[in-house]
Amino acid sequence: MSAPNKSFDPVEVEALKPEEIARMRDEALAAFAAAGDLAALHEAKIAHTSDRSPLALANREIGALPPQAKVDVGKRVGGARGEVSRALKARQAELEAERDARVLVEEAVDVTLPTDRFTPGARHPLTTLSERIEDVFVAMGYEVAEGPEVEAEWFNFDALNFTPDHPARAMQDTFFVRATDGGGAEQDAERDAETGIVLRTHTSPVQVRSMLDREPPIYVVCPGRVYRTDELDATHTPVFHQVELLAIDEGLTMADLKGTLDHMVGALFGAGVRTRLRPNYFPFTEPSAEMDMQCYVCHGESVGNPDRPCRTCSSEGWIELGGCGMVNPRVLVACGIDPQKYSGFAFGFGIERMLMFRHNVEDMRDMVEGDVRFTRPFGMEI
Ligand code: FA5
Repeated sequence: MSAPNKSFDPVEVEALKPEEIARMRDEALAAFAAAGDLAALHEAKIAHTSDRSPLALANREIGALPPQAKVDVGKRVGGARGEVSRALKARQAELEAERDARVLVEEAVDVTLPTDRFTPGARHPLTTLSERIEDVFVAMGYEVAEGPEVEAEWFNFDALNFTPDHPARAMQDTFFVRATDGGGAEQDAERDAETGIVLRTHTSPVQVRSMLDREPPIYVVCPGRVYRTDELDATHTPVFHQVELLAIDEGLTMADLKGTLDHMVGALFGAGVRTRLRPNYFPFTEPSAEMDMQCYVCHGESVGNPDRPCRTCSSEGWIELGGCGMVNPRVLVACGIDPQKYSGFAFGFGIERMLMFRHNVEDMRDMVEGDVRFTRPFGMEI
């Protein structure tokens, strides 16, 4: 910096000439205007406003001027530096606004775009099959009825004509929640106290509840979860699903039962699939039958035909579907229905077994393990 000098004339100092100061200012303003981004502006800021910039150096020369010249030149240099500083601030704000707008566009997330990253949940194939079966009967005028899974032994066995020594009542078949003679003071219902509590072993107790709750004619379809002390293996599970059918009306016969079964099988497996009844025994139906349907894949053509084996029916031509029969008059009486006036038929079958032969599932354990690789091929019905 020059030393103070009373005779110093600013006109003689090149850096303090008015046109020189205006040039420095204009160069700074032009550099700011030309900066296309914040990095370029930073460079221009260092060049035109730092301690080594032309205007800062000119400012230093002011101290050596005589007092009057100091005021004039100081105003001029100060004014130029003020303009430069305001222009820098304005350009900085402009470039920051541009950057923010660009970032908003570049980094925007379109939440409406389709994505396959999260697959939606879907109903289990057992649920959809059960509902499809219910639909067939609802379309015929049946009502869906449900009952408790923790059931009084009276509903599960006694009312259905199971004698006290029937093998199905044994501990090795039935999960007892409270055994018959294990009651105590806290037993809440008289009937429960007499009979004990079980996890229902079939959906047939819903027949009894439906008959006690309604006046004939009664047409109900009863889906639900049931429990047996079976080991989990390829064809058994201790917790499985059944669908039960009950019709009570005047003049119902086995022909009505057969016609209803034929309709159900046609609706689920295709028109023309036949059914057959084989004699069987259930305490709550008389007569009772085991119901088979013709194999819907080979239509019986694989029987005795090694060239055309069928894995759906194991080349037997028929698939066992479930138990059925005319409701035993003893059951009607237990439920307060006059067997002289009314008759009825019932039918019950397992959903897991039906899913197995309907979709060629070889192992029932796949249905309970919750692996989406099993359920995904059934589609994403929700
Ligand atoms: C019954 O449970 C009778 N209540 C059916 C019935 C209803 C007959 C109305 C007459 C009138 P059953 O014990 O056979 O019948 O069982 C019916 C079906 O449940 C079987 O055909 C089978 O498909 C299925 N099932 C039985 N045990 C298991 C098990 N451990 N795992 C999976 N499915 C089973």
